[in-house]
Amino acid sequence: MQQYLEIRDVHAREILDSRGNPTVEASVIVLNHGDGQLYEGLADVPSGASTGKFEAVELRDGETRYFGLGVQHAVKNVNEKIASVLIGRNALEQILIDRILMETDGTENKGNLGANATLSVSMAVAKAAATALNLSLYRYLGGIAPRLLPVPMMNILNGGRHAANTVDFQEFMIMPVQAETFADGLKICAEIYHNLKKILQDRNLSTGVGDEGGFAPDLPDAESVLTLIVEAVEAAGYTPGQDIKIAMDAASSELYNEKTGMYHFPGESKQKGQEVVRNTEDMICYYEQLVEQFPIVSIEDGLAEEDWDGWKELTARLGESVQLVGDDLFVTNTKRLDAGIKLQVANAILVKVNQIGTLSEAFEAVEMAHKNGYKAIISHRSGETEDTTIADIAVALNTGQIKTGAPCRSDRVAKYNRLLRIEEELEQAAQYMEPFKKI
Ligand code: 2PG
Ligand code: MG
Repeated sequence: MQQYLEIRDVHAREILDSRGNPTVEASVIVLNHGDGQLYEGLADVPSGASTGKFEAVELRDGETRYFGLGVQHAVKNVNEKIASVLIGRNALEQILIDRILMETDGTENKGNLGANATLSVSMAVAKAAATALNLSLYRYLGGIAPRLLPVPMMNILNGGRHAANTVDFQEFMIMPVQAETFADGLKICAEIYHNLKKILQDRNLSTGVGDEGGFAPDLPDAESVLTLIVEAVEAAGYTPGQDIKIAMDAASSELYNEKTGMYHFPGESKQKGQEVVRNTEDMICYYEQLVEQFPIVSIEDGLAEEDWDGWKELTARLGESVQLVGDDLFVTNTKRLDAGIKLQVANAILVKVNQIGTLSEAFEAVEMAHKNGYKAIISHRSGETEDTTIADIAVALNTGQIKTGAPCRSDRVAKYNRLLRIEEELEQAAQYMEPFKKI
């Protein structure tokens, strides 16, 4: 018989994220009718900087406080509208609860309540249920399936919208694919991170960090970033291409200019003293060249979110050998993913819970990806909190990859530390493996 975890209270508050901007935290209290005790689930919503055009709506107040970024309306939506439809419901019925959230909102993009309002409650309900059942969150979410610890895509050099430097691509990440365990992989990445810091220092380059904790020096182009990363890998005693593979997030929707139909590289232009622009074909050729020169196995948002034809070509040319990840392209939305699958565009999806606004919709996106031979990568946002739900999701769904920043700043490290604890808890059942053996 189904247990009854009665939702007794739903309460939200405005808190701060890692950039000092407001975000929503929700607390859901359930009464476990089995033991008569109350349990709380607390969840914080992250926030992006390079957001996709098709993401669910992040409701901001637009008033003078916090430069318009306040979330008091979203908080009010939780405390009034959402609380009134969820109180009395069984927290175990996550799908039903998420459906109620969607129906109460009534729009395609959570534009009424705000995806920040709905997601805070969706996650807090799951956390309350897990706590009431005395289960780890990944165990509650994944049942008997969880076993795979994700390989980090660790962003050690930040650019684009995440830093004020001249690096135009947003993220340069290392993946410790040959490690024995997650803990070992994390150690390898941290060692490389510290080696990179030393190399930057020795060359009088800045060791200040960007929003995701990666270094953010001024460098002329992607090649120079990748060269430094390869050096850092070697300096740490590892073999690039073998122990460590490289992933990039070009976040190219940010570079794309609708008027010119071209990708503009402001940092590279500044460093080289001449305007650098690339069209779709140039971009694809550029990636082909970078993949040839460096051990790159994954490229995210290589082309802009509406450039479906370009994506088709990119996938045809590189899809056999490189993981091509749709972030702004798919926005964790099964409709967009389905369109992409039909067009044979990309071969992986980046999954960010706040892009869609409920847990179960994000899970559906992972399921659709896996059923169609696409990889799914669970991801943080550049604006984060101490909430570690994404670590549990990655293990619960055995996605095998996670993107959650540098080994720097507690908002990033909290997720890695959570994964360390999960690996310990899984004991012999824990697995860690190269996610793309074929590639
Ligand atoms: C991305 C994310 C996370 P943001 O583009 O993949 O790294 O950045 O949260 O700013 O969209
Ligand atoms: Mg991205």
